[in-house]
Amino acid sequence: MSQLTYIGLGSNLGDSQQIMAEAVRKLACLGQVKASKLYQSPPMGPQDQPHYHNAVVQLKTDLAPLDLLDQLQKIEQESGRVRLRHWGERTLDLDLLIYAQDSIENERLTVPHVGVLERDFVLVPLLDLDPELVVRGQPIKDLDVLKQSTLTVLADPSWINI
Ligand code: PH2
Ligand code: MG
Ligand code: MG
Repeated sequence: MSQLTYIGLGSNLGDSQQIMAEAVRKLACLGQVKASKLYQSPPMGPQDQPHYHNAVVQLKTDLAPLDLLDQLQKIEQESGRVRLRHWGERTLDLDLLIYAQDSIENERLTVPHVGVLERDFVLVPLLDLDPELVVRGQPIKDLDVLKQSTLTVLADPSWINI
């Protein structure tokens, strides 16, 4: 049966929009996709790294969570993923943020993703896709972090069609 999932995308090395759009084309092979706007976001973590491009994709898929994770990691690797340090610059990061209503805790995967409720670069694009989204019992539109969002919009959801 098809499940509603949300995937976070981030990139701050290379041609980020191109790399992320290519990733969305590959995600579209796993099920029906819908993209948020494309944002620019100052780095969380080490400050001596470029700003990020961030977005979220809603994916309706039949894949089980760990099978989906395998596919996300494959797409990261195919992008020529470079990851230099923890919370540091990277070519492509694909995070499984939400998988249906599931809470998952195992050595490969925590869902909902740790930090979903604290990071504006995840929350703002999630709200593009579902303004009424509830995560861990919290309607995310009410969260305080959204009041001081540091994101800027780079492109509307058609950014995936470049
Ligand atoms: N990802 C990180 C570390 N820091 N900062 C922003 N703004 N956006 C990200 O996606 C991001 C980050 C490691 O995954
Ligand atoms: Mg991440
Ligand atoms: Mg990651």
